[in-house]
Amino acid sequence: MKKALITGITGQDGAYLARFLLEKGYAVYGLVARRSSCNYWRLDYLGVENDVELIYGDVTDQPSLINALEKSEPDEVYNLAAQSFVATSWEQPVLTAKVTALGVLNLLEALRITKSGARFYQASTSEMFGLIKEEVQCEHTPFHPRSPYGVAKLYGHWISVNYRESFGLYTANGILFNHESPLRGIEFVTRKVTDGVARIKMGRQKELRLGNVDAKRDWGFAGDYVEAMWLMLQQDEPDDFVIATGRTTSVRDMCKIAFDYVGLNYEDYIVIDPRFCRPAEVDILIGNPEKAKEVLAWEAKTTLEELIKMMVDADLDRVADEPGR
Ligand code: NAP
Ligand code: F7E
Repeated sequence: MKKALITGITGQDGAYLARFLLEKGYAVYGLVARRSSCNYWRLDYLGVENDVELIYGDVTDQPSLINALEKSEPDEVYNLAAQSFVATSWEQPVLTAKVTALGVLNLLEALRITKSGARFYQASTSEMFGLIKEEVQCEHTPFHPRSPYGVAKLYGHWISVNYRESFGLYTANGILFNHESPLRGIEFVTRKVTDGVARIKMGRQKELRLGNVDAKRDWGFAGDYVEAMWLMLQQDEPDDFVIATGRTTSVRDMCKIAFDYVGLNYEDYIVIDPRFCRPAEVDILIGNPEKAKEVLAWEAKTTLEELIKMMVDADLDRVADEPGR
């Protein structure tokens, strides 16, 4: 039986990846940072909380990573742990660098120290393209990150490439464009919108305050994207891949899709609030997933309309279940 260690298993992608690997017959271990309250709700939502083995550890604490590798003896390591919210990366830039940049180095060094031999997946991101240099971004498009998060991820990306080239480690970088789901954190714009739509529809909220609604993103479904992570580690040679849908949509048009779905006009509810604008913005992203299609035989399956419908339905259920009705 193959064994996988996932850092960031309590996050959106970690939960979907855990379920995916369990379905493939893997023994799944998850690194969890100790928090004062339990945050296993995503694993619980997907019904896998009792099927994964959790090991306490933190990507900023290298001995804990060595311990996790020794305990799990993985064939594959998926490094999904990060301070992943772009807006917070301006408020906590040093923490973001320690977790999102140096955390990658800590894990790569732990792999070297333990002579693990495991294949390594690094969660790279379209945020590295930032101020885009090509209209459609692919693996060769130059990077120009626009946030401390993007800069930290760029370090993680290149240190992963460097350990491949320097030490022959099997490291693959997935340059994933935005991907969402009912398990998305509430602070990210799609989930903020679908939660807001559910609350407005059910009379619990009157308006939805947003920042730059002209920003455009290439949004896919997280459940589709975790398969690409796994496929990358099944290749003979390690490589880097863009994972995207190839379609871009503005935040405004995404709002329209969500409000239309419940029969409301988004223009009646959206309020622009400069508090949600960023010091530097990534105006537009569109990925070219051609290489992933050719080499991995991977393609996004879920349209934005299907994704938003799935998320609004989940939020309508959640709001209906809240106490105080
Ligand atoms: P997420 O929901 O924010 O999950 C992040 C995970 O990292 C959580 O499990 C979190 O644990 C954990 N974590 C944070 N700090 C840690 C630390 N110091 N040590 C160990 N674990 C720590 O993010 P996601 O959306 O699933 O994304 C997964 C990865 O892909 C991230 O690296 C993200 O930057 C990257 N990425 C995401 C997207 C996207 O659109 N979703 C696109 C490209 C790349 P707690 O739950 O305890 O906080
Ligand atoms: O913002 C705009 C905002 O926070 C998307 C992370 O997973 O994907 C994610 O980063 C866009 C931005 O995601 C609000 O300015 C407008 O232009 O949902 P987001 P993100 O910043 O693209 C990348 C690929 C990652 O790697 C990251 O980890 O929406 N926007 N109004 C807003 N955004 C938020 N959050 N809240 C608003 O009110």
